[in-house]
Amino acid sequence: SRTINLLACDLGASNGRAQLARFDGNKLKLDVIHNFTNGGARLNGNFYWDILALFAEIKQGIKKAVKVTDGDIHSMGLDTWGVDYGLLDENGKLMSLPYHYRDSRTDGIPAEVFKEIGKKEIYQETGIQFMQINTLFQLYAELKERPWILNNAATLLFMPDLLNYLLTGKKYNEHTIASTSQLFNPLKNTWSETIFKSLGIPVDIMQEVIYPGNKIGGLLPEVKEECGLNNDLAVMAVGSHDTASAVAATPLEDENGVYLSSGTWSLLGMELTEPVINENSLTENFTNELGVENRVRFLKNITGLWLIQECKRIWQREGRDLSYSEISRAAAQATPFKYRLDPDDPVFMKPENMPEVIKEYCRKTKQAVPETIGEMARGVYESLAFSYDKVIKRLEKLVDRKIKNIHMVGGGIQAELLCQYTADISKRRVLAGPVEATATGNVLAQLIGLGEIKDLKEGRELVRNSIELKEYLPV
Ligand code: LFR
Repeated sequence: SRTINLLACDLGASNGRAQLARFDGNKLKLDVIHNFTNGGARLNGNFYWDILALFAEIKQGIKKAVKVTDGDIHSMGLDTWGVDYGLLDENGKLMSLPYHYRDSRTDGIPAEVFKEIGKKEIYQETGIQFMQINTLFQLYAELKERPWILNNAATLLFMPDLLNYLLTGKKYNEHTIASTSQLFNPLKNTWSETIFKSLGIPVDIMQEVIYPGNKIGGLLPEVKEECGLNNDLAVMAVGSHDTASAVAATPLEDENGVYLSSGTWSLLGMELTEPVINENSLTENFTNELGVENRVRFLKNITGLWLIQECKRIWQREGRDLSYSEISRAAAQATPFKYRLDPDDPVFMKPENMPEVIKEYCRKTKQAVPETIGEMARGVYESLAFSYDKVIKRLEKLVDRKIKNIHMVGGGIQAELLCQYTADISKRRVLAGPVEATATGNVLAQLIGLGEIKDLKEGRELVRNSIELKEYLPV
């Protein structure tokens, strides 16, 4: 049978990757063909996307894909984390460097915004959890700090939209990434006029919404030339919010399963068909982000492996260059249940030196202070598992269901310890896989768009056919 090739580009906080997917009608196989760093750029005290470098890396990924397939690629799709954006002027030119959400310009901004429009009203309009990183708060910060930019902007593109625009010249806002901005009303399925009006942000900078599975456009001639491509390559809208793609590829079995997408963040929640927007979901700060095939990702963000990634970066700088599996092994040898952190404490959001901040946190909370890499990593992994358990219990109440299975997906499941602790502490069955959930989900949306598979249900069957899930039972 015929094999078709597709390309998925996924920009995560620990790195960016281009993956080549091969679909033979029965199984899906992914290979990383290009890997690059995506640490952001510090300039004059601010923190930005290194957009020029990333665009070059994406083209490099396409070039490599062209080479290994002889130019036989059906389509490509692109995803990134949520909330960040770029602004274009009326000539379609980028007006400034896109900020990274870990920039501090949004410090203190939510309180300012709540003077203009109440928290409750924002939640009723959007169903989105409050995090100071949300586009809503970033835009307000931008308006206060550099009004001349927003006042002259013609177009807002979220980061995957912006990269798609640089590839194709077409301007759209993809549905899943639009919804996580906290500017979109999931009930009316359009931008929240109320929010734009209350904050004085022009709603006409928003673009036509495009849905996963639809074609955005072909590569611009100059891009084709640079990538050594003679034929056309369709750029497709996918779940361009990485979490939407990750959830799309999660082989959920029934209504009693939750997904836990484990990467820089841990995203824990359920897939629903309707948003849950009420007093309780507001109090618990659960989000209703939109997913592939119009599903609702009812979930909560928990700070995830960011804690380990940042420790690793500092340890490396200090000459202790351990791999993730070495860190995990060290943790396995440390004493259990000695340190406990709240991963979502704001002190962990963007510290200069994560290991120091963890120690300081333990001192402040009158615990023993972790000294070794193993002790610190163990403390983090156990604390994450405790957080997962807490969130699962809240979720059970909010949706009135019993949760039996936890589907862990994403790079974080390579930390087998974390999967096992999650099973142990939550006393639930953990099914781990796929590791490459985001890229897989990205490809599934393309396959649906191309008519190669029917829908998400078939896509998840394909995932089950293509990989082995690993089971962890509580001990
Ligand atoms: C995960 C993720 C989360 C989002 C956070 C910031 O990579 O996209 O879903 O809340 O990053 O955008």
